[in-house]
Amino acid sequence: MKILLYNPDNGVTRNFMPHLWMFLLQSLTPAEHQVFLIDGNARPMNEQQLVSFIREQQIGLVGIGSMTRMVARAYRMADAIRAAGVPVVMGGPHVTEVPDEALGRDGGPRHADAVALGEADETWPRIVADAGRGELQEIYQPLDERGKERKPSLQPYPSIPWEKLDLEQFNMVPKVARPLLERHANGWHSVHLIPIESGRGCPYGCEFCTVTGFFGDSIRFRSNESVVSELLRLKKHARKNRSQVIVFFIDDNFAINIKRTKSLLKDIIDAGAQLPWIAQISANLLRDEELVDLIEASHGKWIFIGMESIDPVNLADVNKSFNKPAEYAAVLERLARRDIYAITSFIVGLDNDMPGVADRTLEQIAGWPPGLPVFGQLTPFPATPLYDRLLKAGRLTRPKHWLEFAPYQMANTPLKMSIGQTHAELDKAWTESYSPQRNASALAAIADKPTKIRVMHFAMRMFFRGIYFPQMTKRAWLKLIVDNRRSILNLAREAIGNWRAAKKRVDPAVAHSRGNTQRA
Ligand code: B12
Ligand code: SF4
Repeated sequence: MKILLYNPDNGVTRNFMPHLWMFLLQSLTPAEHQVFLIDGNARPMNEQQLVSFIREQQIGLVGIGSMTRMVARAYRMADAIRAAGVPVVMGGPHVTEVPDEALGRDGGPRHADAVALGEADETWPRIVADAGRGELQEIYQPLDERGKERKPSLQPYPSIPWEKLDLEQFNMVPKVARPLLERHANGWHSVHLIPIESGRGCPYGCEFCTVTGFFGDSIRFRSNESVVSELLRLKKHARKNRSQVIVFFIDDNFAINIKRTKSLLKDIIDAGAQLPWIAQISANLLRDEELVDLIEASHGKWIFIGMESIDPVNLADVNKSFNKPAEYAAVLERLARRDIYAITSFIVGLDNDMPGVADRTLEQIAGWPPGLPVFGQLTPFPATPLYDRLLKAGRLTRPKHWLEFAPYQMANTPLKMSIGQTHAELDKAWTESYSPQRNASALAAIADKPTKIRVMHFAMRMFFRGIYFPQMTKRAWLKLIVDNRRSILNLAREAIGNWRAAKKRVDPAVAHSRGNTQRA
Protein backbone atom coordinates (compact mmCIF):
# COMPACT_ATOMS: atom_id res chain seq x y z
CA MET A 1 0.00 0.00 0.00
CA LYS A 2 1.10 3.55 -0.66
CA ILE A 3 0.64 5.84 2.34
CA LEU A 4 0.79 9.62 2.49
CA LEU A 5 1.56 11.43 5.76
CA TYR A 6 0.51 15.05 5.54
CA ASN A 7 1.05 18.03 7.84
CA PRO A 8 -0.94 21.18 6.99
CA ASP A 9 0.92 24.47 6.72
CA ASN A 10 0.69 26.96 9.54
CA GLY A 11 0.48 29.99 7.25
CA VAL A 12 3.31 31.76 9.08
CA THR A 13 6.64 30.03 8.60
CA ARG A 14 7.75 28.27 5.44
CA ASN A 15 10.44 25.67 5.87
CA PHE A 16 11.31 26.05 9.51
CA MET A 17 11.74 22.55 10.91
CA PRO A 18 10.41 19.15 9.84
CA HIS A 19 7.65 17.72 12.04
CA LEU A 20 9.03 14.74 13.91
CA TRP A 21 5.79 12.71 13.95
CA MET A 22 5.92 12.13 10.18
CA PHE A 23 9.47 10.81 10.20
CA LEU A 24 8.80 8.73 13.29
CA LEU A 25 5.68 7.08 11.83
CA GLN A 26 7.50 6.54 8.54
CA SER A 27 10.23 4.65 10.44
CA LEU A 28 7.55 2.59 12.23
CA THR A 29 5.75 1.60 9.01
CA PRO A 30 6.27 -2.05 7.99
CA ALA A 31 8.75 -2.21 5.09
CA GLU A 32 6.31 -3.60 2.52
CA HIS A 33 4.51 -0.24 2.37
CA GLN A 34 5.74 2.89 0.61
CA VAL A 35 5.43 6.13 2.59
CA PHE A 36 5.30 9.65 1.10
CA LEU A 37 5.65 12.73 3.29
CA ILE A 38 4.28 16.18 2.53
CA ASP A 39 4.77 19.04 4.91
CA GLY A 40 2.60 21.92 3.74
CA ASN A 41 5.07 24.41 5.24
CA ALA A 42 7.79 23.32 2.86
CA ARG A 43 5.53 22.27 -0.01
CA PRO A 44 2.34 24.34 0.06
CA MET A 45 -0.64 22.70 -1.68
CA ASN A 46 -4.33 23.45 -1.91
CA GLU A 47 -7.03 20.75 -1.71
CA GLN A 48 -7.05 20.12 -5.47
CA GLN A 49 -3.29 19.81 -5.72
CA LEU A 50 -3.15 17.40 -2.83
CA VAL A 51 -5.96 15.25 -4.25
CA SER A 52 -4.21 15.20 -7.68
CA PHE A 53 -1.01 14.02 -6.00
CA ILE A 54 -2.93 11.30 -4.16
CA ARG A 55 -4.61 10.14 -7.41
CA GLU A 56 -1.38 10.18 -9.44
CA GLN A 57 0.50 8.19 -6.82
CA GLN A 58 -2.46 5.88 -6.15
CA ILE A 59 -2.25 6.48 -2.41
CA GLY A 60 -4.36 4.03 -0.39
CA LEU A 61 -4.24 5.71 3.05
CA VAL A 62 -3.65 9.28 4.18
CA GLY A 63 -2.52 10.16 7.71
CA ILE A 64 -2.93 13.79 8.81
CA GLY A 65 -1.42 15.25 11.97
CA SER A 66 -2.22 18.66 13.36
CA MET A 67 -1.97 21.02 16.26
CA THR A 68 -5.14 22.88 17.26
CA ARG A 69 -4.23 26.02 15.33
CA MET A 70 -4.00 24.17 11.99
CA VAL A 71 -6.91 21.81 12.49
CA ALA A 72 -9.49 23.73 10.43
CA ARG A 73 -7.11 23.48 7.48
CA ALA A 74 -6.46 19.81 8.26
CA TYR A 75 -10.22 19.14 8.20
CA ARG A 76 -10.61 20.90 4.82
CA MET A 77 -7.84 18.76 3.34
CA ALA A 78 -9.29 15.61 4.91
CA ASP A 79 -12.75 16.39 3.48
CA ALA A 80 -11.31 16.74 -0.04
CA ILE A 81 -9.32 13.50 0.28
CA ARG A 82 -12.30 11.53 1.60
CA ALA A 83 -14.49 12.95 -1.19
CA ALA A 84 -11.95 11.45 -3.60
CA GLY A 85 -12.56 8.05 -1.96
CA VAL A 86 -9.33 7.68 0.00
CA PRO A 87 -9.54 6.89 3.73
CA VAL A 88 -8.12 9.41 6.19
CA VAL A 89 -6.75 8.75 9.66
CA MET A 90 -6.05 11.77 11.85
CA GLY A 91 -3.74 11.96 14.86
CA GLY A 92 -1.87 14.43 17.07
CA PRO A 93 -2.78 16.62 20.03
CA HIS A 94 -5.98 18.18 18.73
CA VAL A 95 -7.88 15.06 17.68
CA THR A 96 -6.76 13.38 20.89
CA GLU A 97 -8.29 16.23 22.86
CA VAL A 98 -11.56 16.40 20.87
CA PRO A 99 -11.92 13.12 18.95
CA ASP A 100 -15.69 13.48 18.46
CA GLU A 101 -15.17 16.51 16.26
CA ALA A 102 -13.04 14.68 13.67
CA LEU A 103 -15.41 11.70 13.72
CA GLY A 104 -18.51 13.90 13.33
CA ARG A 105 -19.97 12.68 16.61
CA ASP A 106 -20.54 16.15 18.01
CA GLY A 107 -23.26 17.07 15.55
CA GLY A 108 -20.83 18.56 13.04
CA PRO A 109 -19.56 17.07 9.77
CA ARG A 110 -17.26 14.05 9.82
CA HIS A 111 -13.66 14.64 8.66
CA ALA A 112 -11.80 11.40 9.37
CA ASP A 113 -12.44 7.70 8.90
CA ALA A 114 -10.34 6.96 11.96
CA VAL A 115 -8.53 8.79 14.75
CA ALA A 116 -5.33 7.77 16.55
CA LEU A 117 -5.56 8.97 20.13
CA GLY A 118 -2.43 9.82 22.09
CA GLU A 119 1.00 8.52 21.18
CA ALA A 120 0.70 6.38 18.06
CA ASP A 121 4.09 4.60 18.15
CA GLU A 122 2.42 1.28 18.97
CA THR A 123 -0.93 1.75 17.25
CA TRP A 124 0.38 2.95 13.87
CA PRO A 125 1.49 -0.48 12.56
CA ARG A 126 -1.98 -1.79 13.54
CA ILE A 127 -3.70 1.09 11.73
CA VAL A 128 -1.68 0.37 8.58
CA ALA A 129 -2.47 -3.36 8.74
CA ASP A 130 -6.21 -2.71 9.23
CA ALA A 131 -6.28 -0.17 6.40
CA GLY A 132 -4.45 -2.64 4.14
CA ARG A 133 -7.25 -5.19 4.76
CA GLY A 134 -9.93 -2.51 4.31
CA GLU A 135 -10.93 -2.93 7.98
CA LEU A 136 -10.05 0.45 9.43
CA GLN A 137 -11.65 0.97 12.85
CA GLU A 138 -12.81 4.35 14.09
CA ILE A 139 -10.64 4.78 17.17
CA TYR A 140 -7.13 3.60 17.93
CA GLN A 141 -5.68 4.04 21.38
CA PRO A 142 -2.75 2.42 23.15
CA LEU A 143 -4.36 0.44 25.97
CA ASP A 144 -3.00 -2.16 28.40
CA GLU A 145 -4.68 -5.49 29.22
CA ARG A 146 -6.98 -3.78 31.72
CA GLY A 147 -8.11 -1.22 29.16
CA LYS A 148 -6.07 1.59 30.77
CA GLU A 149 -4.14 4.03 28.56
CA ARG A 150 -0.55 2.86 28.08
CA LYS A 151 2.29 5.27 27.31
CA PRO A 152 4.78 3.66 24.96
CA SER A 153 8.33 3.12 26.16
CA LEU A 154 11.04 4.99 24.25
CA GLN A 155 13.39 2.06 24.63
CA PRO A 156 13.96 0.85 22.00
CA TYR A 157 13.51 3.92 19.81
CA PRO A 158 13.38 3.69 16.01
CA SER A 159 16.34 4.92 14.04
CA ILE A 160 15.24 7.83 11.86
CA PRO A 161 17.37 7.78 8.70
CA TRP A 162 17.79 11.58 8.45
CA GLU A 163 20.90 11.11 6.32
CA LYS A 164 18.94 9.30 3.60
CA LEU A 165 15.96 11.65 3.53
CA ASP A 166 15.49 14.59 1.21
CA LEU A 167 15.84 17.46 3.65
CA GLU A 168 16.72 20.15 1.13
CA GLN A 169 13.10 21.37 1.22
CA PHE A 170 13.74 22.29 4.88
CA ASN A 171 16.81 24.42 4.15
CA MET A 172 16.25 27.49 6.33
CA VAL A 173 18.48 29.79 4.27
CA PRO A 174 16.44 31.99 1.92
CA LYS A 175 17.02 30.91 -1.71
CA VAL A 176 18.37 34.33 -2.75
CA ALA A 177 21.17 34.17 -0.19
CA ARG A 178 22.37 30.63 -0.95
CA PRO A 179 24.77 31.25 -3.91
CA LEU A 180 26.60 34.03 -2.02
CA LEU A 181 26.89 32.00 1.16
CA GLU A 182 28.05 28.95 -0.78
CA ARG A 183 31.02 30.95 -2.09
CA HIS A 184 31.94 32.84 1.05
CA ALA A 185 30.57 31.11 4.15
CA ASN A 186 31.71 27.56 4.45
CA GLY A 187 28.62 25.34 4.81
CA TRP A 188 26.17 28.13 5.71
CA HIS A 189 24.28 27.98 2.40
CA SER A 190 22.41 25.00 3.77
CA VAL A 191 21.14 25.06 7.36
CA HIS A 192 18.80 22.44 8.76
CA LEU A 193 17.04 22.43 12.09
CA ILE A 194 16.43 18.80 13.00
CA PRO A 195 14.01 17.74 15.75
CA ILE A 196 15.24 15.05 18.13
CA GLU A 197 13.37 13.88 21.19
CA SER A 198 15.29 12.46 24.11
CA GLY A 199 12.27 11.95 26.36
CA ARG A 200 8.52 12.54 26.73
CA GLY A 201 6.27 13.70 29.54
CA CYS A 202 6.18 16.55 32.01
CA PRO A 203 4.92 16.36 35.59
CA TYR A 204 4.43 20.11 36.13
CA GLY A 205 0.88 20.41 34.79
CA CYS A 206 0.76 24.14 34.03
CA GLU A 207 -2.87 25.12 33.64
CA PHE A 208 -2.72 26.22 29.98
CA CYS A 209 -0.58 23.37 28.67
CA THR A 210 -1.65 20.18 26.91
CA VAL A 211 1.57 18.28 27.51
CA THR A 212 0.92 16.73 30.94
CA GLY A 213 -2.52 15.57 29.75
CA PHE A 214 -1.19 14.18 26.48
CA PHE A 215 2.18 12.64 27.33
CA GLY A 216 1.50 12.04 31.01
CA ASP A 217 3.26 13.09 34.16
CA SER A 218 5.71 10.21 34.24
CA ILE A 219 8.74 10.85 32.13
CA ARG A 220 10.15 8.32 29.69
CA PHE A 221 13.60 8.60 28.20
CA ARG A 222 15.44 7.17 25.25
CA SER A 223 18.75 5.58 26.09
CA ASN A 224 21.79 7.86 25.93
CA GLU A 225 23.33 5.57 23.27
CA SER A 226 20.31 5.94 21.00
CA VAL A 227 20.44 9.77 21.19
CA VAL A 228 24.23 9.88 20.76
CA SER A 229 24.15 7.59 17.75
CA GLU A 230 21.47 9.79 16.09
CA LEU A 231 23.68 12.84 16.68
CA LEU A 232 26.75 11.10 15.29
CA ARG A 233 24.90 10.13 12.11
CA LEU A 234 23.66 13.70 11.69
CA LYS A 235 27.13 15.09 12.28
CA LYS A 236 28.65 12.79 9.67
CA HIS A 237 25.91 13.73 7.22
CA ALA A 238 26.49 17.46 7.78
CA ARG A 239 30.23 17.08 7.25
CA LYS A 240 29.78 15.03 4.08
CA ASN A 241 27.36 17.55 2.58
CA ARG A 242 29.20 20.63 3.80
CA SER A 243 25.98 21.82 5.43
CA GLN A 244 25.01 22.99 8.91
CA VAL A 245 22.80 20.90 11.14
CA ILE A 246 21.33 22.43 14.28
CA VAL A 247 19.48 20.09 16.60
CA PHE A 248 16.26 21.02 18.41
CA PHE A 249 15.77 18.73 21.40
CA ILE A 250 11.98 18.97 21.41
CA ASP A 251 11.52 17.50 24.91
CA ASP A 252 9.15 19.77 26.78
CA ASN A 253 11.63 20.17 29.57
CA PHE A 254 15.02 18.84 28.46
CA ALA A 255 16.45 18.99 32.00
CA ILE A 256 13.40 17.65 33.85
CA ASN A 257 15.65 14.99 35.38
CA ILE A 258 18.89 16.91 35.87
CA LYS A 259 20.93 13.82 36.70
CA ARG A 260 19.89 12.12 33.50
CA THR A 261 20.41 15.27 31.38
CA LYS A 262 23.93 15.65 32.77
CA SER A 263 24.69 12.02 31.97
CA LEU A 264 23.37 12.44 28.41
CA LEU A 265 25.37 15.62 27.84
CA LYS A 266 28.53 13.96 29.22
CA ASP A 267 28.01 11.02 26.83
CA ILE A 268 27.53 13.43 23.90
CA ILE A 269 30.79 15.18 24.79
CA ASP A 270 32.71 11.93 25.31
CA ALA A 271 31.54 10.62 21.93
CA GLY A 272 32.42 13.89 20.17
CA ALA A 273 28.77 14.01 19.02
CA GLN A 274 28.33 17.75 19.61
CA LEU A 275 26.23 19.73 17.16
CA PRO A 276 24.87 23.17 17.94
CA TRP A 277 21.59 22.63 19.78
CA ILE A 278 18.48 24.33 21.11
CA ALA A 279 16.21 22.98 23.85
CA GLN A 280 13.36 23.94 26.14
CA ILE A 281 14.35 24.09 29.81
CA SER A 282 12.43 25.74 32.62
CA ALA A 283 14.23 28.55 34.48
CA ASN A 284 14.23 26.74 37.86
CA LEU A 285 16.41 23.96 36.44
CA LEU A 286 19.01 26.39 35.11
CA ARG A 287 20.23 27.26 38.61
CA ASP A 288 22.69 24.37 38.40
CA GLU A 289 26.16 25.65 37.33
CA GLU A 290 27.39 22.17 36.39
CA LEU A 291 24.40 21.65 34.11
CA VAL A 292 25.03 24.98 32.39
CA ASP A 293 28.73 24.11 31.99
CA LEU A 294 27.72 20.86 30.31
CA ILE A 295 25.23 22.67 28.09
CA GLU A 296 28.08 24.87 26.90
CA ALA A 297 30.52 21.99 26.40
CA SER A 298 27.96 19.97 24.44
CA HIS A 299 27.35 23.01 22.18
CA GLY A 300 23.97 24.15 23.50
CA LYS A 301 23.39 27.60 21.96
CA TRP A 302 19.82 28.69 22.61
CA ILE A 303 17.51 27.73 25.46
CA PHE A 304 13.77 28.26 25.17
CA ILE A 305 12.43 29.32 28.56
CA GLY A 306 8.70 29.51 29.24
CA MET A 307 8.81 32.56 31.53
CA GLU A 308 5.13 33.34 30.85
CA SER A 309 5.00 36.42 33.09
CA ILE A 310 7.07 38.66 35.33
CA ASP A 311 4.17 38.71 37.81
CA PRO A 312 4.18 35.97 40.52
CA VAL A 313 0.39 36.32 40.92
CA ASN A 314 -0.11 35.40 37.26
CA LEU A 315 2.25 32.47 37.63
CA ALA A 316 0.37 31.16 40.67
CA ASP A 317 -2.92 31.48 38.75
CA VAL A 318 -1.68 29.12 36.03
CA ASN A 319 0.01 26.66 38.40
CA LYS A 320 3.51 27.76 37.39
CA SER A 321 4.83 29.10 40.69
CA PHE A 322 8.04 27.18 40.21
CA ASN A 323 8.99 30.07 37.92
CA LYS A 324 10.57 32.82 40.03
CA PRO A 325 10.67 36.14 38.14
CA ALA A 326 13.21 37.47 40.66
CA GLU A 327 15.79 34.99 39.37
CA TYR A 328 15.17 35.41 35.62
CA ALA A 329 18.03 37.92 35.21
CA ALA A 330 20.53 35.71 37.07
CA VAL A 331 19.56 32.67 35.01
CA LEU A 332 20.00 34.56 31.74
CA GLU A 333 23.34 36.00 32.86
CA ARG A 334 24.55 32.52 33.83
CA LEU A 335 23.78 31.41 30.28
CA ALA A 336 25.13 34.51 28.55
CA ARG A 337 28.50 34.21 30.33
CA ARG A 338 28.90 31.01 28.30
CA ASP A 339 27.59 32.53 25.05
CA ILE A 340 24.27 30.75 25.43
CA TYR A 341 21.21 32.91 24.84
CA ALA A 342 17.53 32.48 25.59
CA ILE A 343 14.28 32.49 23.71
CA THR A 344 12.03 33.88 26.42
CA SER A 345 8.34 33.20 26.03
CA PHE A 346 5.57 35.28 27.60
CA ILE A 347 1.79 35.03 27.76
CA VAL A 348 -0.25 38.22 27.52
CA GLY A 349 -3.81 38.28 28.87
CA LEU A 350 -3.29 36.35 32.09
CA ASP A 351 -5.79 37.11 34.84
CA ASN A 352 -3.67 39.66 36.68
CA ASP A 353 -2.49 41.46 33.51
CA MET A 354 -3.55 45.08 33.23
CA PRO A 355 -2.96 47.74 30.59
CA GLY A 356 0.75 48.57 30.64
CA VAL A 357 1.82 44.93 30.98
CA ALA A 358 3.84 45.15 27.74
CA ASP A 359 5.80 48.18 28.97
CA ARG A 360 6.46 46.60 32.35
CA THR A 361 7.70 43.38 30.72
CA LEU A 362 9.80 45.20 28.12
CA GLU A 363 11.43 47.25 30.86
CA GLN A 364 12.54 44.09 32.65
CA ILE A 365 13.72 42.46 29.43
CA ALA A 366 15.83 45.53 28.63
CA GLY A 367 17.86 44.86 31.79
CA TRP A 368 18.64 41.25 30.82
CA PRO A 369 21.29 39.94 28.43
CA PRO A 370 19.84 40.14 24.90
CA GLY A 371 17.65 37.24 23.84
CA LEU A 372 14.68 36.50 21.66
CA PRO A 373 11.44 37.37 23.44
CA VAL A 374 8.27 35.84 22.04
CA PHE A 375 4.72 36.70 23.12
CA GLY A 376 1.42 34.91 22.73
CA GLN A 377 -2.07 35.61 23.96
CA LEU A 378 -3.48 33.29 26.61
CA THR A 379 -5.06 30.46 24.60
CA PRO A 380 -7.54 27.98 26.06
CA PHE A 381 -6.54 24.75 24.32
CA PRO A 382 -9.22 22.08 24.57
CA ALA A 383 -8.89 19.53 27.38
CA THR A 384 -6.63 21.77 29.46
CA PRO A 385 -7.59 22.80 33.02
CA LEU A 386 -7.57 26.40 31.71
CA TYR A 387 -10.20 25.60 29.10
CA ASP A 388 -12.46 23.97 31.70
CA ARG A 389 -12.04 26.86 34.16
CA LEU A 390 -12.86 29.54 31.58
CA LEU A 391 -15.79 27.52 30.25
CA LYS A 392 -17.28 27.17 33.74
CA ALA A 393 -16.80 30.89 34.38
CA GLY A 394 -18.59 31.71 31.11
CA ARG A 395 -15.48 33.51 29.86
CA LEU A 396 -15.00 31.70 26.53
CA THR A 397 -16.01 34.08 23.75
CA ARG A 398 -15.14 31.61 21.00
CA PRO A 399 -15.37 28.12 22.55
CA LYS A 400 -14.35 26.49 19.25
CA HIS A 401 -11.78 29.10 18.31
CA TRP A 402 -9.83 26.60 16.21
CA LEU A 403 -12.65 26.29 13.68
CA GLU A 404 -12.40 30.03 12.97
CA PHE A 405 -8.67 30.32 13.61
CA ALA A 406 -7.34 33.87 13.71
CA PRO A 407 -3.71 34.41 14.73
CA TYR A 408 -3.10 36.28 17.99
CA GLN A 409 -6.83 36.79 18.69
CA MET A 410 -8.16 36.07 22.17
CA ALA A 411 -10.85 33.43 22.56
CA ASN A 412 -11.80 34.46 26.10
CA THR A 413 -12.37 37.62 28.09
CA PRO A 414 -9.37 38.62 30.21
CA LEU A 415 -10.13 39.64 33.77
CA LYS A 416 -8.54 43.08 34.21
CA MET A 417 -8.50 44.48 30.69
CA SER A 418 -10.54 44.16 27.51
CA ILE A 419 -9.81 41.88 24.57
CA GLY A 420 -8.90 44.96 22.49
CA GLN A 421 -6.46 46.16 25.15
CA THR A 422 -4.86 42.70 25.31
CA HIS A 423 -4.33 42.72 21.54
CA ALA A 424 -2.79 46.20 21.78
CA GLU A 425 -0.39 45.04 24.54
CA LEU A 426 0.63 42.03 22.46
CA ASP A 427 1.24 44.20 19.43
CA LYS A 428 3.32 46.64 21.43
CA ALA A 429 5.43 43.86 22.93
CA TRP A 430 6.30 42.45 19.49
CA THR A 431 6.73 45.79 17.73
CA GLU A 432 9.14 47.18 20.32
CA SER A 433 11.06 43.94 20.86
CA TYR A 434 12.04 43.70 17.21
CA SER A 435 12.28 47.37 16.21
CA PRO A 436 15.47 48.32 14.35
CA GLN A 437 16.53 50.27 17.48
CA ARG A 438 16.03 47.24 19.73
CA ASN A 439 17.93 45.05 17.25
CA ALA A 440 20.82 47.53 17.26
CA SER A 441 20.88 47.76 21.06
CA ALA A 442 20.87 43.93 21.34
CA LEU A 443 23.97 43.89 19.14
CA ALA A 444 25.57 46.69 21.16
CA ALA A 445 25.01 44.70 24.36
CA ILE A 446 27.19 41.91 23.01
CA ALA A 447 29.73 44.18 21.31
CA ASP A 448 32.58 42.32 23.04
CA LYS A 449 31.56 38.95 21.55
CA PRO A 450 33.04 37.47 18.37
CA THR A 451 31.44 38.60 15.10
CA LYS A 452 30.17 35.07 14.41
CA ILE A 453 28.04 35.11 17.56
CA ARG A 454 26.72 38.59 16.81
CA VAL A 455 25.81 37.70 13.22
CA MET A 456 23.98 34.60 14.45
CA HIS A 457 22.17 36.68 17.07
CA PHE A 458 21.07 39.20 14.50
CA ALA A 459 19.94 36.53 11.99
CA MET A 460 17.87 34.86 14.73
CA ARG A 461 16.24 38.20 15.54
CA MET A 462 15.25 38.62 11.91
CA PHE A 463 13.67 35.15 11.79
CA PHE A 464 11.92 35.43 15.14
CA ARG A 465 10.35 38.73 14.21
CA GLY A 466 8.63 36.77 11.43
CA ILE A 467 6.60 34.77 13.94
CA TYR A 468 4.39 37.81 14.53
CA PHE A 469 5.04 39.82 11.38
CA PRO A 470 4.93 37.13 8.66
CA GLN A 471 7.85 37.52 6.26
CA MET A 472 6.58 35.36 3.43
CA THR A 473 7.52 37.57 0.46
CA LYS A 474 10.76 38.96 -1.00
CA ARG A 475 9.31 42.43 -0.52
CA ALA A 476 8.86 41.83 3.21
CA TRP A 477 12.49 40.68 3.52
CA LEU A 478 13.72 43.64 1.52
CA LYS A 479 11.86 46.07 3.78
CA LEU A 480 13.34 44.37 6.82
CA ILE A 481 16.84 44.72 5.38
CA VAL A 482 16.32 48.40 4.58
CA ASP A 483 14.91 49.11 8.06
CA ASN A 484 17.88 47.40 9.70
CA ARG A 485 20.52 48.63 7.25
CA ARG A 486 22.69 50.25 9.94
CA SER A 487 23.09 47.07 11.94
CA ILE A 488 23.64 45.03 8.77
CA LEU A 489 26.31 47.42 7.45
CA ASN A 490 28.10 47.48 10.80
CA LEU A 491 28.18 43.69 10.94
CA ALA A 492 29.30 43.44 7.31
CA ARG A 493 32.10 45.97 7.90
CA GLU A 494 33.20 44.07 10.97
CA ALA A 495 33.14 40.71 9.15
CA ILE A 496 35.11 42.07 6.18
CA GLY A 497 37.65 43.62 8.59
CA ASN A 498 38.07 40.26 10.32
CA TRP A 499 38.41 38.47 7.01
CA ARG A 500 41.10 40.89 5.81
CA ALA A 501 42.99 40.60 9.10
CA ALA A 502 42.84 36.80 8.91
CA LYS A 503 44.02 36.89 5.29
CA LYS A 504 47.00 39.06 6.23
CA ARG A 505 47.90 36.65 9.00
CA VAL A 506 47.66 33.68 6.62
CA ASP A 507 49.39 35.21 3.60
CA PRO A 508 53.03 35.03 4.81
CA ALA A 509 52.53 31.35 5.61
CA VAL A 510 51.04 30.70 2.20
CA ALA A 511 53.95 32.53 0.56
CA HIS A 512 56.39 30.53 2.67
CA SER A 513 54.83 27.19 1.77
CA ARG A 514 54.76 28.15 -1.93
CA GLY A 515 58.43 28.98 -1.66
CA ASN A 516 59.11 25.57 -0.21
CA THR A 517 57.17 23.89 -2.99
CA GLN A 518 59.16 25.77 -5.63
CA ARG A 519 62.44 24.79 -4.05
CA ALA A 520 61.31 21.16 -3.94
C1 B12 B 1 8.49 21.16 18.31
C2 B12 B 1 7.26 21.91 18.72
C3 B12 B 1 6.97 23.08 18.06
C4 B12 B 1 7.78 23.64 16.89
C5 B12 B 1 7.06 23.49 15.53
C6 B12 B 1 6.61 22.19 15.17
C7 B12 B 1 7.68 21.36 14.46
N1 B12 B 1 8.11 21.72 13.28
O1 B12 B 1 8.07 20.38 15.02
C8 B12 B 1 7.72 25.13 17.20
C9 B12 B 1 8.77 25.46 18.21
C10 B12 B 1 7.83 26.06 16.03
C11 B12 B 1 6.34 25.17 17.86
C12 B12 B 1 5.54 26.25 17.85
C13 B12 B 1 4.28 26.28 18.40
N2 B12 B 1 3.74 25.33 19.18
CO1 B12 B 1 4.57 23.64 19.50
N3 B12 B 1 5.34 22.09 20.12
C14 B12 B 1 6.40 21.45 19.75
C15 B12 B 1 6.61 20.27 20.69
C16 B12 B 1 7.54 20.72 21.79
C17 B12 B 1 7.14 19.00 20.10
C18 B12 B 1 6.34 18.43 18.92
C19 B12 B 1 6.84 17.05 18.66
O2 B12 B 1 7.51 16.81 17.68
N4 B12 B 1 6.56 16.10 19.57
C20 B12 B 1 7.04 14.72 19.49
C21 B12 B 1 6.12 13.90 18.60
C22 B12 B 1 6.61 12.50 18.49
O3 B12 B 1 4.85 13.92 19.25
P1 B12 B 1 3.53 14.34 18.45
O4 B12 B 1 3.79 15.38 17.47
O5 B12 B 1 2.45 14.56 19.41
O6 B12 B 1 3.22 12.98 17.63
C23 B12 B 1 2.81 11.78 18.25
C24 B12 B 1 1.29 11.66 18.40
O7 B12 B 1 0.63 12.89 18.57
C25 B12 B 1 0.85 10.96 17.16
N5 B12 B 1 0.56 11.73 15.96
C26 B12 B 1 0.87 12.99 15.64
N6 B12 B 1 0.43 13.27 14.41
C27 B12 B 1 -0.13 12.16 13.92
C28 B12 B 1 -0.73 11.91 12.71
C29 B12 B 1 -1.23 10.62 12.47
C30 B12 B 1 -1.85 10.32 11.16
C31 B12 B 1 -1.17 9.62 13.46
C32 B12 B 1 -1.68 8.28 13.21
C33 B12 B 1 -0.55 9.90 14.68
C34 B12 B 1 -0.05 11.16 14.89
O8 B12 B 1 1.93 10.08 16.89
C35 B12 B 1 3.17 10.66 17.29
C36 B12 B 1 4.00 9.58 17.91
O9 B12 B 1 3.42 9.09 19.08
C37 B12 B 1 5.15 20.07 21.22
C38 B12 B 1 5.05 19.44 22.59
C39 B12 B 1 5.24 17.97 22.47
N7 B12 B 1 6.00 17.42 23.37
O10 B12 B 1 4.76 17.29 21.58
C40 B12 B 1 4.61 21.47 21.19
C41 B12 B 1 3.12 21.66 20.87
C42 B12 B 1 2.74 20.77 19.73
N8 B12 B 1 3.09 23.06 20.46
C43 B12 B 1 2.05 23.68 20.85
C44 B12 B 1 1.79 25.05 20.60
C45 B12 B 1 0.57 25.62 21.29
C46 B12 B 1 2.60 25.79 19.76
C47 B12 B 1 2.41 27.26 19.40
C48 B12 B 1 0.99 27.62 19.02
C49 B12 B 1 2.93 28.08 20.57
C50 B12 B 1 2.67 29.54 20.48
N9 B12 B 1 1.89 30.04 21.41
O11 B12 B 1 3.17 30.19 19.61
C51 B12 B 1 3.38 27.46 18.23
C52 B12 B 1 2.66 27.40 16.88
C53 B12 B 1 3.57 27.15 15.75
C54 B12 B 1 3.00 27.33 14.42
N10 B12 B 1 2.89 28.55 13.94
O12 B12 B 1 2.70 26.36 13.81
C55 B12 B 1 1.12 22.78 21.65
C56 B12 B 1 -0.05 22.33 20.80
C57 B12 B 1 -1.33 22.17 21.59
C58 B12 B 1 -2.45 21.89 20.66
N11 B12 B 1 -3.49 21.29 21.16
O13 B12 B 1 -2.45 22.25 19.53
C59 B12 B 1 2.11 21.63 22.07
C60 B12 B 1 1.47 20.27 22.28
C61 B12 B 1 2.81 22.12 23.36
C62 B12 B 1 1.92 22.56 24.49
N12 B12 B 1 2.49 23.38 25.32
O14 B12 B 1 0.80 22.25 24.69
N13 B12 B 1 6.04 23.98 18.42
S1 SF4 C 1 6.62 22.95 32.31
FE1 SF4 C 1 6.25 23.36 30.13
S2 SF4 C 1 5.68 21.36 29.24
FE2 SF4 C 1 5.52 21.16 31.47
S3 SF4 C 1 3.37 21.54 31.89
FE3 SF4 C 1 4.45 23.49 32.13
S4 SF4 C 1 4.34 24.51 30.13
FE4 SF4 C 1 3.78 22.34 29.84
